[in-house]
Amino acid sequence: MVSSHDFDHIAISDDAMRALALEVKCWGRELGFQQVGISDIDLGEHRNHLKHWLKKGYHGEMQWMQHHQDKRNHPEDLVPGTLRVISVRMDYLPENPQHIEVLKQPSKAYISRYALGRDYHKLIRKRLATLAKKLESASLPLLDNAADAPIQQRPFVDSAPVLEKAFAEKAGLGWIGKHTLLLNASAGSWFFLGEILTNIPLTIDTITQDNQCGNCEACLKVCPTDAFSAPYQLDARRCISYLTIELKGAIPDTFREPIGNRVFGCDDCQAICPWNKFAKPTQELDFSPRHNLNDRTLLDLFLWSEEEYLRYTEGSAIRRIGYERWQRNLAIGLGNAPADTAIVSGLNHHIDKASPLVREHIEWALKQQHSTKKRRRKIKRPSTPQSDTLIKTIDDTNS
Ligand code: B12
Ligand code: SF4
Ligand code: SF4
Repeated sequence: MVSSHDFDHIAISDDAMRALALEVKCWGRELGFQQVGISDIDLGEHRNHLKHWLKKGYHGEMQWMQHHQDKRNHPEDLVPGTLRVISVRMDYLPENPQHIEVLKQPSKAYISRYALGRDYHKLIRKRLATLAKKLESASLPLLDNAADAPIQQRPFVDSAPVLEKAFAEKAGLGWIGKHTLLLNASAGSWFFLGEILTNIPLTIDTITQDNQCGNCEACLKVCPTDAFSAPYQLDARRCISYLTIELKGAIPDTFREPIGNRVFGCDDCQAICPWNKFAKPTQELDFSPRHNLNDRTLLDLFLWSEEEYLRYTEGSAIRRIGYERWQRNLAIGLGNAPADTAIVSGLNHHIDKASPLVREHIEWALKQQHSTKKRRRKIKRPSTPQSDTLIKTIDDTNS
């Protein structure tokens, strides 16, 4: 017996919705997504968590997190008629990621592994648009009332007011870990999320992954800037990802040393997570490191002219911060690097043409270079004790 659903005017039989949901998953995998899941639109407790996070001011300067709260809480306000969220994940970790190796070398620049290759936004949105088209074409012949109830769907990646991790968790793609990222028992957390909001009432996934963080607190402890106010709660204002990518002005003094050589984002809370032993390298060639960005010295990148910066970061997520913030971040890295006359002369070389923001960071770096010299004569250890903790704990975890 085939029953019929008539959600917000779209009428398709239950059997057809089950079959379509299965097809969506096959198409998704063919399009290069590692997993596809489908949920309804009820965010439950997540709405309160978001409210609390905003009330605490953890979003800092990211005013856009405060805007469109209705839409973030109610996807049907973002795309009218939405009944389902189709969530996808795509692995991004390159083969041989060398995160620990680079963190261990304080004169090298550590760039978050997600940003070494081509910007993921366009790539994922395009694939999602193809998936949405396939779904639309397959649904139309099944609809009795296509003329009165048009199909409404839109793909999103990252930048829209959508609580992506919450929907992905509901759809069975993993659980939100204490580090606030989505992680998966067989794939770790080195993946991007994206979704399609649709008014086609596909059968939802009911099997979710249990939270398997247990007593572990490795991510909370390893964070170089102590950014977690509690498990599952991140004060973004302290997170290196926020400080190096989102923050437009000066990086507060207290965070400069702990930032170490991380010049674009940070991966420590993921690198330490035991579940990332199960992460698989990406199948996307577009995510392979470009211009050797996984193995460059801080000085080398700092000496790029603006023209070189624009050339080498074309099509990359790094382009989003602009040359000024790029130099600001690199100046901090250089301040934390071992004392080196080449670094001092590189910093001096740029100081006159630098903007007031960059100049202030260069001045800080020069001071650090001089004091590092003195400190290093007495004790031989990296300038960021936190990276020692990370390296040691990761070695222990992986042994
Ligand atoms: C704003 C933002 C940031 C901010 C703030 C991060 C944050 N935790 O909110 C900053 C700039 C710091 C950031 C950093 C990073 N980000 Co970001 N970011 C986002 C964005 C745009 C919104 C996240 C959001 O909604 N935050 C709102 C707050 C309220 O959510 P929350 O802190 O995650 O809290 C949730 C849970 O922890 C839980 N919760 C909260 N309190 C409590 C309390 C209890 C008791 C419980 C049980 C649960 C609970 O409910 C909340 C709502 O779901 C998403 C894209 C999107 N549209 O969703 C990408 C996204 C989360 N980022 C992503 C990535 C890759 C990163 C970085 C790894 C990048 C890097 N290498 O530098 C880091 C990781 C830092 C970290 N540990 O989270 C990916 C994550 C993929 C994944 N596997 O989960 C996303 C999904 C982008 C994408 N499309 O792929 N990011
Ligand atoms: S990304 Fe780095 S700074 Fe941000 S919470 Fe994770 S470990 Fe802390
Ligand atoms: S490091 Fe431990 S606590 Fe943090 S997300 Fe991974 S399993 Fe959970």
